[in-house]
Amino acid sequence: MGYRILETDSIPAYLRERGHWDDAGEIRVREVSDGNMNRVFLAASVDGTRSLAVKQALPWVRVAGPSWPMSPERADAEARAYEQVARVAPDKIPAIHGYDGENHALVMEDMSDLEVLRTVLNEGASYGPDTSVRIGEFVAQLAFATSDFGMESADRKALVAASVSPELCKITEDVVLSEPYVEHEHNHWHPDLSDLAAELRADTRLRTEVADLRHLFMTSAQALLHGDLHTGSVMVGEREGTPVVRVFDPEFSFTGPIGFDLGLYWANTLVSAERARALGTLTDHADQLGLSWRAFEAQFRRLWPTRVDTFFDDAYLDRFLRRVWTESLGFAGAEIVRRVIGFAHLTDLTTLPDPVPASRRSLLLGRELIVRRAELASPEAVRALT
Ligand code: SR1
Ligand code: MG
Repeated sequence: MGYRILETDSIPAYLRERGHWDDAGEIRVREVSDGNMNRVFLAASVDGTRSLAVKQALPWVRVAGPSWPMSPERADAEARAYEQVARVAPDKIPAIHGYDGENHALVMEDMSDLEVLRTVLNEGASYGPDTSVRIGEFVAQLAFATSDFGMESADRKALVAASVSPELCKITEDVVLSEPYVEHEHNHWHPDLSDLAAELRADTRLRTEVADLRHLFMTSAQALLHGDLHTGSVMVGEREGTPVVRVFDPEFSFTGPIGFDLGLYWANTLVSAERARALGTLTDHADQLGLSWRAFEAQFRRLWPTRVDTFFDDAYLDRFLRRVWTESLGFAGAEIVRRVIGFAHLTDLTTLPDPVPASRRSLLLGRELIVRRAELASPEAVRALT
């Protein structure tokens, strides 16, 4: 039949056709698209006992429309990432019921009983003790399993080749790792940040450091990444009295530098801290970088004895983790900068009564993380910057 764009009305027939729904009762469907890129529908039986989510990639960026074409094959990368995570951390992603490569559509668990982490933070909640620990473990589990420590060399080469995702990587290379430092139509900012935006653009040392991070992003195929691990890609809540953390939306997945996943998460936690500080609601926000790093490091070290190539010795592990730490800080800084003066700003800041002070603090912190990443030796050293 070929690729067709699914609509609310066509979802019931689609689910039946694909074998996801076998009873003949009414299926109620609502569109809950939220992210920048795709459409998401929730389908439920009238009595609410059955429900599924359908996510479809459109041939363009959803929020921009057909003026920004984008291959729907990005959904293939998402399906591939979920497949890899399901092997090593199935408890940290939604259950996937099937992927339809022809229509670039995923049928998955309905997570509407959970909430997007960014949303609950913006509403004033704290992180709690589990969320960032689970995120750190998630990054370590996926990274280790898909690195040369977790896979035989030839299998890894095949994974790297299969995971090449030029269009989505180019978005990141542009919107995160270059545009904010040059004049670009995607860039915009609050008028009271103009002086700082100009200062960052004129800062040649900063630009060289971002060039270094950009090149790392383009060339360092350490492991399969989520690729867009911000607080809008994490659902949190409770099921049967147990805290639940689910990472979703890995359509930007590719084999890249592990620090990119940690860095994106850190950037978003640091900005959430600036929001909370501005509102006088700061609780555990600034602890999240340290919590996720320590959980990442502990999980990676736990997995190390299972490595497939023991030429990599324990001393090398220390060196490797140190590099991941430093690179994560740099990527965190770049993500903060773009979220304030580049493309796709954060509601954490834009919904503040006065976004300027927190945005200025975020931008300055972003610059520090980029240019001083090599000398910031610990989560405590980062906290001292805030
Ligand atoms: C056109 S996409 C803009 C941003 O949305 C995604 O969530 C990524 O962060 C990307 O940079
Ligand atoms: Mg997304």
